[in-house]
Amino acid sequence: MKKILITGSMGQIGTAIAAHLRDLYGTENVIASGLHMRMDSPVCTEGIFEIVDVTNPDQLAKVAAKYRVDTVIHLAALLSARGEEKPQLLWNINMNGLYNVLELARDLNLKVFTPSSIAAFGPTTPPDMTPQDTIQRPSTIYGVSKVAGELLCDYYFKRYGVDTRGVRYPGLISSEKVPSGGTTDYAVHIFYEAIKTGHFTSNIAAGTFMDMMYMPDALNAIVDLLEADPDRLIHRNAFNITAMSFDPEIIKKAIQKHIPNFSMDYKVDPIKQKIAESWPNTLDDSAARQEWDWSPKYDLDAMVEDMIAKLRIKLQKS
Ligand code: VAH
Repeated sequence: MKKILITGSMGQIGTAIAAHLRDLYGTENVIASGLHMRMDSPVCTEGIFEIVDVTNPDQLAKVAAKYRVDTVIHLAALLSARGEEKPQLLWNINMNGLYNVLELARDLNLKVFTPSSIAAFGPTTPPDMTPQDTIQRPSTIYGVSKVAGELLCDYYFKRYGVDTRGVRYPGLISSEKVPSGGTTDYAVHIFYEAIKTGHFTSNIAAGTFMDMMYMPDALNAIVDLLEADPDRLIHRNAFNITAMSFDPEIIKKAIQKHIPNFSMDYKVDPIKQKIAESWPNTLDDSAARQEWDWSPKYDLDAMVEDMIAKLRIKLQKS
């Protein structure tokens, strides 16, 4: 893996993975890309950045040829809640964007990582310790695009030999970029409000458990899976991975260990709540552990401690 193109670099994962890969592989070997350039973002100012609309195959091909790319980390996508507002836009970006990346990979023999999500499961999926191979009847357009994406990546591997790989991410928690349009966004916003105001209003109800992961583990998963021995990979494009599972009450109590006066109340968003209730409570990630040695480093308490330390610096609050 020498020349890596990242799509969707201005998003929550994209922002973090650009810096991580530049450290790992060298700034000159990482091409970040997105719809817009922002001169206040290190993604654009601390390395190579190109304007790429993934729904435009010519733009993708031009950048891939310009830098002789050999790997694409394809992250450009709309998330679950935004997708319910704009299903047609989500389908165009999430599916035509992925199709264009896979066609480019077929032409140029590129390796492709693109994430699926716990959103690929639905209300009829077994919710506790959700198996690697099980029922996938998601009730969101985002989830439909994730199942279709998993199957499309499998097809391009089996039909054309494209080296496609992916994981089903849980909710991701990070200090670099505030996510938007996601159902799990509350688990990031709670930290900002705990530090800035000492109070948070959760839009997800108490008792709603979702799998979550701290961003450093999410980034290691991308690199470890891309570097994994292909002969060990059975599931390839849709590995369940997780690090923790909690509801708003559990994360509130974990934050109160560091900010004792932190308080929380609820104003449940019915659309996000319905989405959250359709997703698993906990995942079985044994296939990832067996096939490429997946092993998260951060549990809930370690993540909370690191997030608060980083955000206190970022927000200049003690
Ligand atoms: C979302 N953060 O909330 C994304 C993710 C598992 C959730 O796919 O839509």
